[in-house]
Amino acid sequence: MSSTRIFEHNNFGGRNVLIDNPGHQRYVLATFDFLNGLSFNDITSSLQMRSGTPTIPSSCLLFEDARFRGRFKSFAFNSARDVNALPDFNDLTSCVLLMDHDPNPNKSILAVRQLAGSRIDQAIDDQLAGISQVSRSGATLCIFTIDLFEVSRFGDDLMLAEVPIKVHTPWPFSDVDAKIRYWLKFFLDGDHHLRASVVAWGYWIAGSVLTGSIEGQLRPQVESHVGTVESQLNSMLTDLNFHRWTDVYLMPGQASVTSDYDGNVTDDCSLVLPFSDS
Ligand SMILES: [Ca+2]
Ligand SMILES: [Ca+2]
Repeated sequence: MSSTRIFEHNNFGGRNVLIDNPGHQRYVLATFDFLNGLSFNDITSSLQMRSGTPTIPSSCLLFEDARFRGRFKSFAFNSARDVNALPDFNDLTSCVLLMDHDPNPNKSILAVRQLAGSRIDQAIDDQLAGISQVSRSGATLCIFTIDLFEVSRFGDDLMLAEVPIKVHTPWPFSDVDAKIRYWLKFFLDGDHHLRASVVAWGYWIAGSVLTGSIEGQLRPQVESHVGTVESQLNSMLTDLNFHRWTDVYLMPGQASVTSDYDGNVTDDCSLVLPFSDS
């Protein structure tokens, strides 16, 4: 088992909340609603991590914002570990994610955007080239997502690929900012090769008198590109078949399983890939 107890004050003082993972689940979620319901939003100042299974590495991730967004800190542990203060994260935590990792010490950890950023953007540009009134306005973000309850994926690790775009509108209107969103699930096929499928898609459009007509144009375009996104992504993933993967799961940022790290969920999203080459 592993657990984390979060405390109101430094040095384990004040009220506390226990987050427990008795069954070695990959992810245990303490959501904003859960913590806020216990009057524990933006209060955490210290934490105690416990593990009864030294062979299974665990991580405790604190997130600044609701829905596991914003800045985060990841603490690695496989035995008792106390953190008596959070000097750069005091009274900020709005969600906590407790993870038990694959026990296999052989793991590749690949940060998706760092690895493939310009290729992702290039593939997106190739698709958008067919839509005259739309262009990409920034780098595609790869964002760890663990609570997409809107499509019954609460607790399932997904990567959100978010493409910022400008929709060019006829004079006298100014261009409208929008975002195209694809949520991807990574999995292994029968040959231990890494694959991904688009499990949900959507878009966001900045408020404008034209929002309705832009939505009417954008929706069928985004929908019609889902198959292309999926096939381009899977063709990129064939480059990663350099081990015989035994599992795949996700962590936010440029991850580490055995060391502490931090960042912002918009920085990157990492694939954790245990492997066995024998
Ligand atoms: Ca506090
Ligand atoms: Ca917060």
